[in-house]
Amino acid sequence: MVDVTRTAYRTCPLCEAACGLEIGVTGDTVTTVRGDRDHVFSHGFICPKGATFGRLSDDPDRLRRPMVRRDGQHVEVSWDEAFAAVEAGLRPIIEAYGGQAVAAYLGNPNVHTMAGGLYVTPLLKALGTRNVFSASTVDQMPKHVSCGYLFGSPLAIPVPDLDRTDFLLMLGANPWESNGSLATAADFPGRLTAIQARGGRFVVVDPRRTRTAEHADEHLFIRPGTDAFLLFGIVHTLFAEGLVDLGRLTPYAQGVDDLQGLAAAFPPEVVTGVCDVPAERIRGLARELATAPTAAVYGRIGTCTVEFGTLTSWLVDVINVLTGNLDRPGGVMFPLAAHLRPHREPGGRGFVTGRWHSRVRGLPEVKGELPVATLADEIETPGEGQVRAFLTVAGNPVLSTPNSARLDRALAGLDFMVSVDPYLNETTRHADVILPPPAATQKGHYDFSFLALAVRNFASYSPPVFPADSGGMDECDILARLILIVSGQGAGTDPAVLHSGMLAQALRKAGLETASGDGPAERLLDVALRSGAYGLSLDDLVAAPHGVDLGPLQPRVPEVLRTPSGMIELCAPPLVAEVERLRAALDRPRPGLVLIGRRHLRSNNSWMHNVPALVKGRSQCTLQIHPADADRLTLADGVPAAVSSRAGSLSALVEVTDRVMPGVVSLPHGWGHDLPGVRLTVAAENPGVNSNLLTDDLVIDPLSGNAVLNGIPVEIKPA
Ligand SMILES: Nc1nc2c(c(=O)[nH]1)N[C@H]1C(S)=C(S)[C@@H](COP(=O)(O)OP(=O)(O)OC[C@H]3O[C@@H](n4cnc5c(=O)[nH]c(N)nc54)[C@H](O)[C@@H]3O)O[C@H]1N2
Ligand SMILES: Nc1nc2c(c(=O)[nH]1)N[C@H]1C(S)=C(S)[C@@H](COP(=O)(O)OP(=O)(O)OC[C@H]3O[C@@H](n4cnc5c(=O)[nH]c(N)nc54)[C@H](O)[C@@H]3O)O[C@H]1N2
Ligand code: SF4
Ligand SMILES: [Mo]
Repeated sequence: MVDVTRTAYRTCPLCEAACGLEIGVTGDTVTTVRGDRDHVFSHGFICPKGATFGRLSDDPDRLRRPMVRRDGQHVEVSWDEAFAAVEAGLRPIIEAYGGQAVAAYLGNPNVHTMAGGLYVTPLLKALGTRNVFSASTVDQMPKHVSCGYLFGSPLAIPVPDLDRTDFLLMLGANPWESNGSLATAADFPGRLTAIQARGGRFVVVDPRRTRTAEHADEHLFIRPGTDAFLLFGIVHTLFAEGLVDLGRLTPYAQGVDDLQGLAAAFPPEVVTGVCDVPAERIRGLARELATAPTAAVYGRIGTCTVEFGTLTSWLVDVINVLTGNLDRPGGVMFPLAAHLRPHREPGGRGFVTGRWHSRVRGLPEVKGELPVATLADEIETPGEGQVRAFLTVAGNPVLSTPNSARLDRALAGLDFMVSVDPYLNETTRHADVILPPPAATQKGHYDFSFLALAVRNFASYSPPVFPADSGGMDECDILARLILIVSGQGAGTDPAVLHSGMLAQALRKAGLETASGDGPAERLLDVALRSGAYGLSLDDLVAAPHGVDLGPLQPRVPEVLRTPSGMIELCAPPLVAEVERLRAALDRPRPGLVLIGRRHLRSNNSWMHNVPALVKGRSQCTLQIHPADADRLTLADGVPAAVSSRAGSLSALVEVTDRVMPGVVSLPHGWGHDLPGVRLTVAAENPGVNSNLLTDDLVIDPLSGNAVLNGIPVEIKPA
């Protein structure tokens, strides 16, 4: 028996499910991690990643002190030396070329930390650069854009009401492994099983027979990148069979007739030739969605990281609107997080993109960002406005972004690079200075992003489990000191100056006098909660370690709508223009073999392969190929195959399986830990290969700038 001397409760920050953890602590180590059975949202659910939560803190490779690169080697230095090095590296570049010469890349964990939620925006503002890149353009940007056009705000993202729906159509998502995304639902698998238990159904559309597909009532294979055709076939059928009924939404939606005109080109008999879903099933899905008491269409990575990602994301919600399922219980609904407030009236400025363009490829700005697929162009291409310095916060673009070998080379040519990151990994090995934040056990937690995407409204704050390492620095302080440096206030300025300035501004805006909380992030959270929808406070959440339940989702149309018309605008002109391109693609020749990605339950993008319990056993990083393709190419299980694409090539171990459809191969992302200079002892023993050596930086979804990571044409031979 382990002697558990103390129990702490903490939200797991390792994926979007936001599970409550019950953490047993002995001295300064985590000895047990269980699902918190009393948690109002997760009710005791935990996955293998959450169970290793404490091991991240203990990892000997986790950086505890800042590092600077001297003669090609990273060495530990004091914080003062590190910030002095940042100032000496960045300020001359900013003074000579302006903030524009500094690019920033923000990685995924920024949405899992309070510092990321509160201090990154001020940092970008202080830098004043338009060269802002993030993991959003290898992920969900198409959904922001489609919701921006439909509802007027890129953050108005409706989520499937999993706990009340009767019928769920799920495309390009595998929550049995990923635990869900853009739909925060702890125990997503349990919530899906519950649909079946109450007599409902769920259908999965995926080029792989995933674990989620195996549990579904029906699985339909689809050719990668063709969901927009399938969905248009459904829209066509809804109109053709008189199944369109917007219900309560009728007075709030415009563009239904235009939509009917657009759908005319996509009858099921035509689109089936592209997507391979039988025409009769396309019609069947339309009928089920229209006649089920309630129904929801939900799409994720497989619908976003494709050539027509924005159209696909749009059509998902178009169908939800046309079947009367948007904004009603059991359909898809808009959450309301405790730190946000509902609007008084519908209507707003609406959503636009292209307020500026990237220098080299002329790609439009979206949501204040440029596509990460063009980051290497901006670094490598000489001329006025060239990127000379680079800042990463919680990102590993050398493994996560398309044509990453090219980006890896580009980073080696920078004048200066600084990374806020706890690891010396494939990306940060290029940094002149690495500033490590404390481990998650040493930070307070509130999910600014995911509570606004939860399938049931709830709120939860967790205080740090442990104090910071002696000699460690709070992540808000790190970012505050960077803000002070780039804005020219000096590396020696006390970050408290910035924190109190930000708090004073927040208090003023909220009409409040004081805020409670031990840290700068906590005080800002307190202000947001007290002016938020439910009038909660930080103290209320501290007093409720298992979270505060705020009830099932409530209808929010029309108040949530920020379009200029104050209506749901179904046919925004940029989408209509893009439909022309989709129509032209009906006549394209079918590609040969195409590559898709894959997620595994025990993996987390690129950065948890150093946790022994998660990587032990058989390698997860295999190239899955259908037996018919393997035969034709004379490939056998366990042998290496040479895979090449327009962008690059690699060698991967073959796994012959009929889980993938013929013509499709699958390789997970986030591997390839064998680059020189990396300090990931466990990961390096089983490095795998980096699938983004194959993905192409030249192919993007034009409306969102999102990278195309699925449906990559590849050639394969025995290695
Ligand atoms: N081919 C292919 N590529 C993909 C995908 C795919 O499906 N296929 N998926 C894409 C998706 S959805 C995403 S989100 C991206 C992810 O892309 P990235 O965000 O670039 O990569 P991550 O692997 O999440 O790396 C996170 C980094 O943050 C660091 N980190 C961890 N915790 C903290 C913290 O608390 N603070 C700070 N400052 N740093 C921290 C880690 O050490 C690591 O360096 O990958 C994308 N790439
Ligand atoms: N265990 C684990 N959990 C994670 C992560 C992780 O790396 N590991 N990453 C987290 C992050 S950052 C994110 S964004 C989420 C992502 O969450 P999900 O979107 O659920 O992630 P995936 O498991 O990649 O599921 C995408 C599915 O799309 C399928 N697919 C590929 N191309 C197509 C296509 O063209 N059409 C259709 N219909 N399907 C297609 C793939 O076969 C795959 O099954 O997961 C999060 N959770
Ligand atoms: S499902 Fe996600 S939030 Fe829940 S324990 Fe696993 S990693 Fe953590
Ligand atoms: Mo992601």
